Amino acid sequence: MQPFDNNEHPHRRFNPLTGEWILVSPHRAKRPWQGQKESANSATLPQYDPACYLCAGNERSDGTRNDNYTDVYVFNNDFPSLLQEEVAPQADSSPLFQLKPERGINKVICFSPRHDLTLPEMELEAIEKVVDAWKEQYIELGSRDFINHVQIFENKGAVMGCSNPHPHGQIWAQSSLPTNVEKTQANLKSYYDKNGTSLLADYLAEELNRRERIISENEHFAVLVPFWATWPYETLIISKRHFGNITQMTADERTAFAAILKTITVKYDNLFETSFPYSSGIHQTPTDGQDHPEWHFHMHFYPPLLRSATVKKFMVGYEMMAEAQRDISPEKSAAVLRELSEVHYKQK
Ligand code: H2U
Repeated sequence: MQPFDNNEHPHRRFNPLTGEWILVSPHRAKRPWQGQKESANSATLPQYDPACYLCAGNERSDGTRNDNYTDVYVFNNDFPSLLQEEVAPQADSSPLFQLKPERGINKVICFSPRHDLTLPEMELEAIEKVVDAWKEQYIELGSRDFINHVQIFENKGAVMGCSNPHPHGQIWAQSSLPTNVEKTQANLKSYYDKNGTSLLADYLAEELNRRERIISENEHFAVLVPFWATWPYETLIISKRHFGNITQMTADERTAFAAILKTITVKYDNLFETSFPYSSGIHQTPTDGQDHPEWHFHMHFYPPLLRSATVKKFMVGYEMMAEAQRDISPEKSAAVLRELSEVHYKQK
C-alpha cells in the first residue's frame, strides 16, 4: 500500500469550529478546465460617482442624504432584513413547524469616501478608522438589551452579490445567535470546558510551529489558510492573544489588526491582479451579557475565485448534497498566498 500524501491522495479534514468534515481532492487540481472563461471587469472607477448611493453627500434610494463624510460613515440600512419592533410569538403545536420572531438592526458602513478604493488600497490609518467604527458599533448595538449578537461582515465584488463597488460592509445585529455562530460557540465551549484553553490559541500555536499554512504574521495577529479550509483561498485571521472581542484589543493590537487586514487583502488583489471578491466577517463574543471565556477573536475570509480573475468555485452538486469539497490543497494555497507581494499590484 502506498504511504499517504496529503498533496496527492483524497482525504477528509475536520473543521473543529463547525464540527463538519470537508473532502479534499488534491489530485484533481491537475484536471483540464473547459468551463467558464471570461475576461475580468477591470473598469477604472471615479473617486466620486454622482450616481452612487454610498458616496458622500449623495441621496440614497429613500431620499435620505449621506453626510459629507471624510473617513468612515455608518447609517441604518434603508432595506433592513431585521426590524426592531417586538411582536408576540405564535405557538404551533407541531415541532415540525417551529418559528420564532426575530428582532434586529441592520447598518451599512462606508469604509471611505473614495468610491474607487477598497481596503487593500486604503492607507493603514484609514483601515484603523474602520476597525474603530466596528468597535463602536459592536459596543453601541451590543449594549441594547434585545441584541445578543453583532455580525460585522463585508461582501466584496459583484460575484458575491455586492450591489455597489463603493467600499462598504454591513452589520446585522439581532436577538438570536445565528446558526454558524452557534455552532462555533458550541465547539469553542466544549474545547474550553475540556482543556481549559482556547481552541484557536492552541490551534494557532501549532500552526506557528508547523508553518505549512501560515501566510503572514505580525506581533499580534497571524493570517493562515485553515487546515480545514473549504474555499480555494479561504483564510483566517487569529489574534495571538486570547481575547473574545474587539473591545478588548489594545491600541497596538488595533493597529496590528488593521495591518494584517491590509496584508491579506493586498495579497488577494495581487493573486489574479484584480479587485479580489470575498465575503469576510468577524466572529467574536455574543453580546448576551454572559461571560464567554471560550470565545477567541477571529475573522474569516471566504473568497470564491479558483484559477483566474473570473473562474470561481461553485458550491454545487456534491457540496449541496453531501459535503464541502476542495481540489487545491490548503498547503498549496497558503504557499501561493505567502509568496505574493505585500505591495499592491497597482502601485508597482
Ligand atoms: P450590498 O452591496 O452588500 O448589497 O450592501 C449594500 C446595502 O446597502 C444593502 O443591504 C443598502 C442595501 O439594503 N442600501 C441602503 O441602505 N440604501 C440605499 O439607498 C441603497 C442600498
